[in-house]
Amino acid sequence: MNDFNPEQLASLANEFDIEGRVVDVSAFGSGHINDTFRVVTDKAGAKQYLLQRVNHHVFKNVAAVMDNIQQVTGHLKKRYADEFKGSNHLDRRVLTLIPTTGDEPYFRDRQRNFWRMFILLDGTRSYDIVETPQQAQEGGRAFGQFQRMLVDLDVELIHEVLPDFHHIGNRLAQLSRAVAADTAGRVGQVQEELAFIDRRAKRMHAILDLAAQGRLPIRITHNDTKFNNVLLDADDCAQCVIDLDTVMPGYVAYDFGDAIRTIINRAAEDEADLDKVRLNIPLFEAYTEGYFEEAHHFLTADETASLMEGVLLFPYMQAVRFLTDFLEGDHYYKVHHADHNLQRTRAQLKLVSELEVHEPELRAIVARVAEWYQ
Ligand code: GN1
Ligand code: MG
Repeated sequence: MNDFNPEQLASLANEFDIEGRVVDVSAFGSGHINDTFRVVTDKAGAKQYLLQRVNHHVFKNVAAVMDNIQQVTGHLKKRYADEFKGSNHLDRRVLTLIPTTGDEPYFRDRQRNFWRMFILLDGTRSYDIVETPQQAQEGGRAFGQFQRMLVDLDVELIHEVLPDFHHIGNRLAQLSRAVAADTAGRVGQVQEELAFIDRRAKRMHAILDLAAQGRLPIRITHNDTKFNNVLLDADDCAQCVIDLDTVMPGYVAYDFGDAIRTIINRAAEDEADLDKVRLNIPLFEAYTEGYFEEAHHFLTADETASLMEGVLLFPYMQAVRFLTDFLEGDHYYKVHHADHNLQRTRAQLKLVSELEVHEPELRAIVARVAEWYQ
């Protein structure tokens, strides 16, 4: 939610090193955590900008988040410059942070909010629901390339800004605490969902089990690979991976699973009509092909084998997180109505059921694509 008026937003935008005079600031995008605004200036042909208030209740160390973003975008720019020599499209491939007029990466207002600014890439768009195999394949290439280009950035340099963010054991423990506390008095309504989650808890530890055996390398991963975090141009070619707040050390199966969660679903993340939550398997295949085009350069056999575990885990973990927030009274995710987090939970659990039914078919697709590169 935002409680800022246009004058305040314009004056915040003016804290940054932008070209021209601000003429309009308006709400932008569909993120659940930060507040995002588009900034338009009066300079003819000038860039547009994205002004963002970082949610510091979620990201408690905003300086570390910004340091990660600076390191990652700096590294990606170098790698793109090396690989695509002579191309002058670097700032369309990699996010560009605009410093404050005092050359700081972010600005703090009097209420202690954290603000930052990026260049808004003109002629691009993102999709909450994927429509075509081409879009899915481009998304796969984009996230695969993102991981590939970060393979040689030292993982030790990247801060773990949200510790145990994708640790399912930790997420289930948070849910158990929320059930025990029942602060919002809602536990009675969610018995079926809790039983569904409980029955699958053990198998959802597959990635952690592989990791505990030392079989999964820790890489720099994006950790929020919803499809709407890739910008595509008018021809549906991927331009840029965005939303870098959660870039952290992680496992590739997490990024694969979270991307598939949003790509394979024919319906929205919060679809109320569960009959509409069905799989679009051609999009899964297209994403997998695009991803392997890039990722085959570095994936180990164990990592390839872990990808499907990520696919099953992510809608499940997302349901656990939405349900926890529902039980705690909706203070983590933005909600648009009283039962929104419950509706999201149910849609994600329906997706888990669908994935379980089609698991052998999906495994066969990953195996077939992986085999091309052997
Ligand atoms: C949040 O900020 P946004 O909407 O891209 C969340 C992700 C969830 C996603 C679910 C920091 O992402 O982990 O997968 O909602 N980000 C954080 O839609 O918790
Ligand atoms: Mg995000």
